[in-house]
Amino acid sequence: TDDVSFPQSFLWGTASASYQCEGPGDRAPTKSNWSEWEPQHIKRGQQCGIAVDHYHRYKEDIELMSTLGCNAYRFSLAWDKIEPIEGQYDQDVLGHYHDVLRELHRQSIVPMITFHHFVHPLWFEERSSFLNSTNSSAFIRFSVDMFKEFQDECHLWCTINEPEVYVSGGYFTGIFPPGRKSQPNEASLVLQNLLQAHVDIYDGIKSIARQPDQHSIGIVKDIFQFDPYHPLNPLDVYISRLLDYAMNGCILDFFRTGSFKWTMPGSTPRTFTNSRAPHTNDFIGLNYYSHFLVRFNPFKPSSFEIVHRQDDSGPSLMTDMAYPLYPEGLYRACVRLKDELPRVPIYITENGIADRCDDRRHLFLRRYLYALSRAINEAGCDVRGYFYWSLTDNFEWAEGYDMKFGLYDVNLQTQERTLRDGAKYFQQVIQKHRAKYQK
Ligand code: GCO
Repeated sequence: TDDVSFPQSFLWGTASASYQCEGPGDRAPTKSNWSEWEPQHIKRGQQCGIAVDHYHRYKEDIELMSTLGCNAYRFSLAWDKIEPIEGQYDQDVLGHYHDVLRELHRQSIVPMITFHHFVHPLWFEERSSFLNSTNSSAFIRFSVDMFKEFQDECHLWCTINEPEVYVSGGYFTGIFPPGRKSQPNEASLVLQNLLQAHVDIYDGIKSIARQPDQHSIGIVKDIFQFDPYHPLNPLDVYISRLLDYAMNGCILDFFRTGSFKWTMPGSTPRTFTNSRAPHTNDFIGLNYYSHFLVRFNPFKPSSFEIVHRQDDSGPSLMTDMAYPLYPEGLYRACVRLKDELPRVPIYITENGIADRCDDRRHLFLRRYLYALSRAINEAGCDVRGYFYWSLTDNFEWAEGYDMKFGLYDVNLQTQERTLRDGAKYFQQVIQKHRAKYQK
């Protein structure tokens, strides 16, 4: 741990999402886009069920965060639990989140709340959610109301988790609800409405906050690294740049310039501007996982394929989630945000590995935290915190429980949590960091 160093006020946390870890809690499972989607679309027919029962076990899990030395925790509010019927907030569920926040403060753990992490109530999905801009007002109202409810207990807010993943999964690959495939025009409209909703939530919160300057609000963006498989092959280069623009560039451009331009081949060009956009991120939440090498292949449906290699020899050091170990990608993503959104602080709101090989988890943590330390100390990136994905194993969307992202292993039969050996490096780095500044 001697080769990494972080700013004194750095936040050390873990991240989660309500649907992936809570379970239904004290009542019958509420209906959401994901509850209706699950039965036919999860690997091996798995169901989320009680997940890791975090709704009931949050005190135990917060204790585990404290054992690691964490001083922060990012989680999402379950909109489907809070508002199962439009316009009626479930006060017991709101009370639950007040209890969670109270326990976090008791353990000196700073909360970061996400309003939308892929899941919303079924009534919102049934009116085609963000495909129709008139529906956004329900989400904006919910988010601003939740800010009002919790503004004295939380000061870090994420509006939307990974709009690009929500759109690519729901309107391109079809692996997420509503399961649309190859719909670039719907995708660009949904993306536009999500980005517009972010702007409106930011302005809505800042206009009603008792102490606006005390609150930091940002969007959470997954930066995908797309590189050409053959850097000298113009087709590989062209396609990797197209994918980068669709998943990364168009959103970063919107927040840098206020102008969103959708120019994907085969789809209707779409542009919209919002002069407020460049002023609506007090920070950027950066999720980083993947490195995709893009190769032109005319025999594939979209004329390209994603491949992995360490060099031209065999496959990269692959993890279970089919992401390679590529810590340079985290460094590159931080530098890109610094260059494209200068003066906007960064939180690493998610970074983690799904792997049954615990040695790779240790290797992952050493390499990625080293890369992050270099991005901060060498490249001058203003990174304020790191939230590991995730504290415990949880429901990994289309992959079900096959992907083990937890620092803590969870026995799904007994719900017993066990710290993985490979995770202990994270604990050591935090302990070293705290000891360094406690003098
Ligand atoms: C995402 C989501 C998380 C995932 C995590 C691992 O980035 O897709 O924020 O919910 O579980 O990224 O894939």
